[in-house]
Amino acid sequence: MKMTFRWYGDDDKVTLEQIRQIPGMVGIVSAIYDIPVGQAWPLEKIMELKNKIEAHGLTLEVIESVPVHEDIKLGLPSREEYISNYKETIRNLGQAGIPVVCYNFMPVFDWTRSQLDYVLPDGSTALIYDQKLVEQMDPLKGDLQLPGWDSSYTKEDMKNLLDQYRSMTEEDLWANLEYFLQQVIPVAEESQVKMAIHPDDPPWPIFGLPRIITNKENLERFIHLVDSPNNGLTLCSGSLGVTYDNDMPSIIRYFGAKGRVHFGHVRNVKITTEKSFEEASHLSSDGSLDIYEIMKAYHDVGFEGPIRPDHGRMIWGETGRPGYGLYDRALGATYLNGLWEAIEKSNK
Ligand code: DNO
Repeated sequence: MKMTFRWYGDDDKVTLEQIRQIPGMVGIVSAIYDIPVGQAWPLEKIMELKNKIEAHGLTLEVIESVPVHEDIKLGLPSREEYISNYKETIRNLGQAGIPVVCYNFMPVFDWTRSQLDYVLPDGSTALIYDQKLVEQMDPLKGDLQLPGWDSSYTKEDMKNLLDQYRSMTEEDLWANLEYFLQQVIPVAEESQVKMAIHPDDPPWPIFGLPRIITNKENLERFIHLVDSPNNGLTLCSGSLGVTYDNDMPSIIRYFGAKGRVHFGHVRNVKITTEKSFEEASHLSSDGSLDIYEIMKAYHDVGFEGPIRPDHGRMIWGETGRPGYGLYDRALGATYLNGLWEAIEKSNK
């Protein structure tokens, strides 16, 4: 596997110089952030990003994400234009030699939490999700704005968007995903880009919106929508793993053996009550997931792709983008590398 780190570009407080100094770090996961969702990414901008990263002794391993325009998820006639732009982006990424693209198909909201600075007993802060609180939230009130969400909507846009989704069923969303993949995957094949869908976080419907990339059965359905090695998965332990119904090591082994896992997000979560959880440090003993078994599963299927530590807590007084500070993620990377070394040596 290749150890990678997410970097939010020049606006990120965490610098490429710092990332380079994390032991065992080889690659960067990044994106172009100043192009509106739905427009094509020009090759020059992609090359600029890639060259900057390479000038720091790292490689650009994954684009996370090329966002999918809502009109595609809604299946509106205007999706044609957005899908055509998406294909152009994939072609340009292929030309730049970017191997993996991560994206998601969650309606309107990306990852969702109820609090971003919950104080843990050791004084660090973490992101948490409390189902009861989320049920009481009204996304239209605008009192909720999370770092992963598109902030370009006005309240009016948001209301229209949510209204458009009202009548949409899970099957409608599956059909729109299939339509998108049927057009994009052949281009990914030609361009030698591996598409890696990110699971829904959390993996159940929120705010009355359907969510479908949620469990093993649905991942299986997903990979057969277009049966191509380029139609693969980002397996995120902190997304799928917030319910005991999803056995992460077995999911990694199953889809890894089929060659459909193109990217791994590895982090721990502590399940507190049903449908509620706290993000924990990466260490197995701090959360509900066995991170050793997860890394062993990646190892045993011969995984050679990128892995990244995922959300970290805020520790040592660090402030910054929730989930994406330097220190705890660097500790996470070091722990994952340590597990990997031990697994490798014990297999010799
Ligand atoms: C959260 C991330 C997600 C992920 C997207 C992929 O921290 O894992 O925001 O990048 O869902 O499209």
